[in-house]
Amino acid sequence: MRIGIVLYPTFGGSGIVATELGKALSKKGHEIHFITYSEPVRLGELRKNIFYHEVRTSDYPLFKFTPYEQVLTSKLVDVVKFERLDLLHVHYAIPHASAAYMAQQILKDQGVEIPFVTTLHGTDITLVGKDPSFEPVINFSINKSNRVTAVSENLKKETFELFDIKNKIEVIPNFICLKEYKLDNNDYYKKRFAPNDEKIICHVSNFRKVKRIEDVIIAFEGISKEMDVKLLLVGDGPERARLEQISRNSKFNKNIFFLGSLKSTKEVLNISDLFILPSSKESFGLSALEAMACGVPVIASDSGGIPEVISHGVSGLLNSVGDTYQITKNALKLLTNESLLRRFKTNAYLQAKKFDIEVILPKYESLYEKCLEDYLTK
Ligand code: GMT
Repeated sequence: MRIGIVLYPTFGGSGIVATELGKALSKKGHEIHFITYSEPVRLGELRKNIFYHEVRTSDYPLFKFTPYEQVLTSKLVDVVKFERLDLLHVHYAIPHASAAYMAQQILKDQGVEIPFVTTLHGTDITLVGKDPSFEPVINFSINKSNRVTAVSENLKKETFELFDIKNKIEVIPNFICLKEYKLDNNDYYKKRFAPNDEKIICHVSNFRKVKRIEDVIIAFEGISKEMDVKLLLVGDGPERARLEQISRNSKFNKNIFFLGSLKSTKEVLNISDLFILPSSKESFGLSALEAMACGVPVIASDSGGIPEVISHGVSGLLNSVGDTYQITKNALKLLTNESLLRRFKTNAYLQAKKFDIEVILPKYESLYEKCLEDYLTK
């Protein structure tokens, strides 16, 4: 199949899922065309059946805001026609689903038929999408999509609650390519942060408010009062400067490391003992799944789709949003009991196996086949 994948090329979970999906599909022989405004961060080396089409916007003095959606739509029309694509798969509804619908209509007018699949990732529904300035367009374009998927049962439920959806929504969870997550504890790298074999806690995100990273720091201070421990914060975003300020004022500042955005987080996860994800909302929590793929148990909020990913008391421990006392207690429970920690680490890896690409990829392939068949026979 020749598939066009529209995505955000950044470190966000939706872009990572879309890129890894395209790479995995290309390995199965599909021809993949990524369409976005810059090279996707996880793209890596280009293979013979992977193509990248850059959406280039240009400034015109009249435009206060560059009309990205129109430029994307025109690019879609162009790529679908000239690369003879069979199907478009857009990740993150805003503005990708409405651009895909518009492109579909333009192409129809020119005698070219193409269905599109929309995957809802979370904030496109729960934060941005429900805002009245987006709501009618999102609602319309979800209903006009030829197939819709959501990354968790919880996100599906919320989408039906927040919008007037007539379409079916299929749940296809986030995934990881497990065989790329070798479980090897790099001692040399570990010593850089924990020279005396201290336990390492880690958090990875795009440093937005919804991630509540301050809770990680508060819990870390509580844990540090009981034991020597290090904190690795990976990522960057609007909250970073404020969090750095909070850390600098902390008594435990020398044990907190801000590592910035990393293309690959495996090296950090492989030396970590615990991952903390205290988000107020998370449709799935891809970063938690990536941690578990490295055998790292997760302490996370009991919110959104997180309980579908982390099995409480088995591969991690869940707490109410903002309950830093419980996060501290849960972390100490695992970090101070070697055999319990070892059990949770093994379970975390076993839990991640359920979300391996080998399990998830066939779901997308069969969705594409059905979508294409329905669209062309209707
Ligand atoms: O987490 C973010 O803020 C980024 C966002 C995105 O769209 O890039 O992530 C969302 O999509 C991921 C992939 O499906 C999910 O794993 C994340 O849970 C989801 N984030 C939220 O719901 C806050």
